[in-house]
Amino acid sequence: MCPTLYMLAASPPCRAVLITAHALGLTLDKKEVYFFRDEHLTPEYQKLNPQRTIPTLVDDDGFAIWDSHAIMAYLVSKYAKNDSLYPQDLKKRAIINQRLFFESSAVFFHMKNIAKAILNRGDKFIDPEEKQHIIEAYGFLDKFLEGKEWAAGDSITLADYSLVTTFSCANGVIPVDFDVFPNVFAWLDRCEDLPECRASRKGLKEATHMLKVRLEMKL
Ligand SMILES: N[C@@H](CCC(=O)N[C@@H](CS)C(=O)NCC(=O)O)C(=O)O
Repeated sequence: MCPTLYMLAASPPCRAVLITAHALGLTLDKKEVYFFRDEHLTPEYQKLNPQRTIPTLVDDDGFAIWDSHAIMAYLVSKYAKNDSLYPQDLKKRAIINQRLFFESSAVFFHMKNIAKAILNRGDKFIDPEEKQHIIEAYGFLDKFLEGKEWAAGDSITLADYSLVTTFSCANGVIPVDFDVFPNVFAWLDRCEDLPECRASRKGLKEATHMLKVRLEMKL
């Protein structure tokens, strides 16, 4: 039996888990959770994840864990053949953790606010304050990437898999300016070219398409 992932392909944190599983060569039993049908509010789902978010992973022994960052770390720790995606080395891991917490608190938090306002409230514009937070995050990431190929140094880690999903979605509606953030621009290209990222590109397209249609942006 393989682990079950409760998810939607268009969700950046779900996509981060899918990318990680693909990189590990791990098959997941994917179960879609549709918000418009309140499938995340059922007693069964809330028993697995009282926070009612996706993704949630249920391993083959019934162990349930949610939050993409926790899931990714768990999958690598349990299923990876080596620790390159999430090294045991104290300082390397600390830097990766910093990037993961940055993604959660300073990037996805704002992108979720933007998406909710557009998809749930029907806004036809991006809140300027939220947009500013995303642009500020482009600036931070550009600095992290100075002289480096990948978000936490010289090799691909979970930091890239987590960050790329939210940044590529943000880039769809708040395009990264090459002249201002050249490192982010090049890194996005590098990431999206990875086979593990290409495998879940459909989800990214779905997410940006949904937002662009509501914002009446050119597709
Ligand atoms: N930090 C969480 C965020 C998860 C999250 O907020 N996912 C969204 C979908 S993209 C969700 O479940 N939204 C429904 C809700 O918050 O009730 C993670 O990385 O898993």
